[in-house]
Amino acid sequence: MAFRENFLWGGATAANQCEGAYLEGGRGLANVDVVPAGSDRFSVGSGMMKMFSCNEEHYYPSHEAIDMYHHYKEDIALLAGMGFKCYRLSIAWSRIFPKGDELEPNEEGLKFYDNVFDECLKYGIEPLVTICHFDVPMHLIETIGGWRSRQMIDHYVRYCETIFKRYRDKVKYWLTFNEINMILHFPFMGAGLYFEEGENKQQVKYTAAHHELVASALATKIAHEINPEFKIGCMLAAGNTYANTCHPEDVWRSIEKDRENYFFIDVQSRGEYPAYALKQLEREGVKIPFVKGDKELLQTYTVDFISFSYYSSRLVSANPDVNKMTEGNVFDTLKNPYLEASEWGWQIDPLGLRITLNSLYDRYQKPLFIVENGLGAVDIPDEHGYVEDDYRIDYLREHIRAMKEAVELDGVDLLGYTTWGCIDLVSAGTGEMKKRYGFIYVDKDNEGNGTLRRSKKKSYNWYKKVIHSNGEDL
Ligand code: BGP
Repeated sequence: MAFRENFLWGGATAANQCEGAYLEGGRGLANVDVVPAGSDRFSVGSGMMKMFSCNEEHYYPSHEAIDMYHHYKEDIALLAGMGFKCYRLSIAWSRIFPKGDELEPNEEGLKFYDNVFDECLKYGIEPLVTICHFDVPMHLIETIGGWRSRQMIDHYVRYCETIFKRYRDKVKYWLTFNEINMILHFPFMGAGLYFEEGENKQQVKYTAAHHELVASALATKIAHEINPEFKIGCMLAAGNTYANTCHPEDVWRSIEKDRENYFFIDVQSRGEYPAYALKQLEREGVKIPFVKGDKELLQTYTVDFISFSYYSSRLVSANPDVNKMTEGNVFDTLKNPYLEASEWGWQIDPLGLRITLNSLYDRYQKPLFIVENGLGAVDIPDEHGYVEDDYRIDYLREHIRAMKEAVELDGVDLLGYTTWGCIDLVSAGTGEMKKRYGFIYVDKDNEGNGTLRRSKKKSYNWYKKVIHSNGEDL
């Protein structure tokens, strides 16, 4: 058998993409609530267009999403029906600290997640909790500019301490920041950053990154003090970068591109700023705002495991004339002629997952956890809400095969696999419902119409069988 006996099979969601009820239960407004669906999404999400409140002209499907806030019992029961061993979910920071700078948490928010975790544990499902999945309380963005301010570290640590203590006996696996490298690509969504005219964006991004890295180390410290059994992970939007040709310049470009992302995990896992990043940032005139004690913190409190999302590999060229970009990717990539792509242009590359697993394991030699993988597609349900999603089954089957090879043939230490959007939810990239990943269909469309009825797709029973056979029956 390729996978360990207690392999953590399951699925993943994020609070802001599924809970809805965005102002209920005392929850405060967060950055993710003001990023609209539609044509302005990219400008707002990347911090180029300032949006401090919800603008009437725009539509925000995430405000209601699939209303998991009120449906969590039904939803967790459905996940349990597939035999889930693990459910990755995030806590909405602004449910716990609505403004972010209060000294006392919001009990109603804490109680909500007590209920959610109890529901998971009832079915023997291990919760894997993302502490911050793209959300920052809006008040902290308005008053201190989000993660560009060092004060964010205190607010984040207070939030961590609160949830670590409260869920001490319910949650063991934690991720400090979802896709921490997203700060470079989608900085408002990633870290509550917006930019002033003419400022050095790299400086702002790496200042914020430094604050998050220190915050992550501090979270790891207090987590282990509160419960030595806790396992703390970092989380990377991963996917190896290929060179367009074997021209050494292209190969070098691909190495540089990968390092841009590895940088974060190099700090979180190896405990120090890598030499290549220090040199690069120095050349760009970026100053890392180290204060006394930061280096020791980063060095001492490294993560226990490495988690990552994988959807696709990337392709680069050093030649500026090569310009066959794909549409619809947050990460720039050329079109790879050997790969097919999803309806959103995400190139499908199962072997790329084996390559990524190997690269990460070779580099860090810590246990790995695939916490996102899946195919976003337009699903057409019949009148019972049933979807024949063979395309999704094919995608997942091939990726699970690749991960099996990485474990069985390459000896990669893998803790688990949680597919993205196990129940349909709002897409982070588009802000819409149309792009679906789930085994469970939710009747809700892009315009907000629908009964919210949940129904099983064809992939539901397929995944159940995969879990039941511990990945043998694909
Ligand atoms: C990752 C995010 C998720 C998720 C996923 C799929 O970047 O961590 O939140 O949404 O990508 O992306 P999309 O929803 O754009 O298809």
